[in-house]
Amino acid sequence: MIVSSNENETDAGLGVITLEDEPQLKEPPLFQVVLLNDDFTPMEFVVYAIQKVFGYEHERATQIMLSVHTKGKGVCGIFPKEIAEMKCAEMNNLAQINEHPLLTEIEPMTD
Ligand code: TYC
Repeated sequence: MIVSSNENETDAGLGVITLEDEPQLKEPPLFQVVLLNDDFTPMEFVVYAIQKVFGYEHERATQIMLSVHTKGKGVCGIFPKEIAEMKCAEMNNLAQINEHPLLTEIEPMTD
């Protein structure tokens, strides 16, 4: 018995097992977690939430918050879909239980 990865290969009728081609491992599609500005959520809360959910240092979280505050929206991170959805839900839940209108959404990357 011959085990072959080549469909054309034969062992003269003794039986050939042809293996499927190696599955090509594709990169998962990526999604941006986008933070939206609003007029009411305190800046310090936004910084706290960004640090807690995304693990940034205080200084980096402050830069992201200020960029969202001035530009209207900003990217907090880029992840595979399930992780992006989880981070987005964590941000929105944290805002909701603290009674702030802070909103985060996800957007597919359009490379
Ligand atoms: N604009 C808010 C304020 O002036 C601060 C803020 C920043 C709110 C970023 C949301 O995603 C946000 N208090």
